[in-house]
Amino acid sequence: HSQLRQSAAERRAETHPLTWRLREDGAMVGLDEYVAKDGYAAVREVFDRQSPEDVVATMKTANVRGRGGGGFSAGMKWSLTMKGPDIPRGYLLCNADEMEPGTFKDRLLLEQQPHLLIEGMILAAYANHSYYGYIFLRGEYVDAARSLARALEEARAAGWLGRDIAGSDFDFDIVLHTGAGRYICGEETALINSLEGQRANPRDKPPFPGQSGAWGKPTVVNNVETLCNAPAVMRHGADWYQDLSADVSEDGGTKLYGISGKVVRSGLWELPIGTTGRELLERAGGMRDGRALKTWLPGGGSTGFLLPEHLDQALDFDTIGELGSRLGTGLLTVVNEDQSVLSLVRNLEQFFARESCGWCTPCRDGLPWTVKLLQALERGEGESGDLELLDKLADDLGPAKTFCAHAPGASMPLQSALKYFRDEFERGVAPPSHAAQADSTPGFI
Ligand code: L3W
Repeated sequence: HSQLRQSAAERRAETHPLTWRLREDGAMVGLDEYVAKDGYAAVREVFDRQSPEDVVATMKTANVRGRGGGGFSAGMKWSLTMKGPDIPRGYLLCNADEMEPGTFKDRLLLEQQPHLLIEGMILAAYANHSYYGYIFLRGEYVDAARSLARALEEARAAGWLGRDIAGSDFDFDIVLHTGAGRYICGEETALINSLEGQRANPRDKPPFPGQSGAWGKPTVVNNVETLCNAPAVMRHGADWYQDLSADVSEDGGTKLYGISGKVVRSGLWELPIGTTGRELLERAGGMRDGRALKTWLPGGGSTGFLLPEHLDQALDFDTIGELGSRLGTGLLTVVNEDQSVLSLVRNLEQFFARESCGWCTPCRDGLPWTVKLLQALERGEGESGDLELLDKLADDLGPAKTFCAHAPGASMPLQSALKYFRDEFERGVAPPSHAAQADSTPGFI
């Protein structure tokens, strides 16, 4: 996954705002190189000509939807902090705790394009009247930490961070904070608790972080890729950004799409949002060893399985939502005809059970219970009624039944697997033994 794969013709600023500055060798783009290719030009232009309100309005019109998986309008989120007299108004948090199974898009941006993120954060901070920003980085991302630390130093030395940035009177600096490797820290309110030094349990919402977040202040939490879109939107305008994907989606701009699993070669590409799964599969060289495609996850472990017949659907938030799944992070996991979906789901649920913070009962107890049932079915030792119990558990783990989005995410692969591959689960139920038959004999005590 170490390279963003693009053809030379595609590597153009006009169409690839996130990746056109990347180097052939995959190394970090340093400050000089970044500035030579118009880096930090958006900050200068915005400071010269636009108010924070203008920046928010442009972000809204461009329809940049949250690239961490939620798909919430970034402009709308930024507008939440516009109210109130205090300046500085609150904090800007970059969620760089990328740990979604099958997802590796933010890592490549962080390792290779840290200045793009810093520029995006300056714009977001300006729009939200924040003087301090934090990058909450997954602890295992040591190469990304190295790139970010170097870029932050370079940006500070060149006056892009600190007091009176580019003579604008605007002060802003960024702190790099590395996490300790828990998936739940990627949930925005758990992230805030963790940053504050508390146990990483999610908080109740509302209030949303934009109303009351870090240290009780209005806080904007955006994913790495979302923030990296801001410089191009501000530089070229909302219409230009929307046009990048106008023929395929209502959502604006480009998306980092990726693929892994049983394909010839895994990869990551920047493409118009709304590109199809079939195009990604073709870019990946098709299925490995000529085996047939059985199913695929569109955007990480907390999305629902889709079928080969869904390959021509636009990979955008609404289209994939209407299919009963979610776009999630937009990195596909491809499963072939030889693989067991039951085992795959067991593996995912084991991950989600381990990563549950344990705060609410359906998640803390429901996920290990699900794993136990799936393991029994895998061994062919399932009992009659287990599938109905799994249906019930999947429902109890679903939306609005738990404290945060962790369990609903975990229920998506389970629910969709039970729908599309029920026969695999049924085959795991053991035939009734003599003892069990005796048990059900009327009059047996
Ligand atoms: C103000 C409202 N703000 C919603 C904000 C909210 C959040 C964003 C999205 O989980 C999913 C999850 C993972 N006023 C608002 C509002 N917001 N209504 O919008 O909110 P939401 O609830 O849709 O999602 P979420 O809680 O942020 C996101 C799934 O993404 N996921 C996980 C990805 C993990 C990574 C990673 O490792 N880096 O990306 C992938 O699909 O399961 O279901 O900011 O405050 N009325």
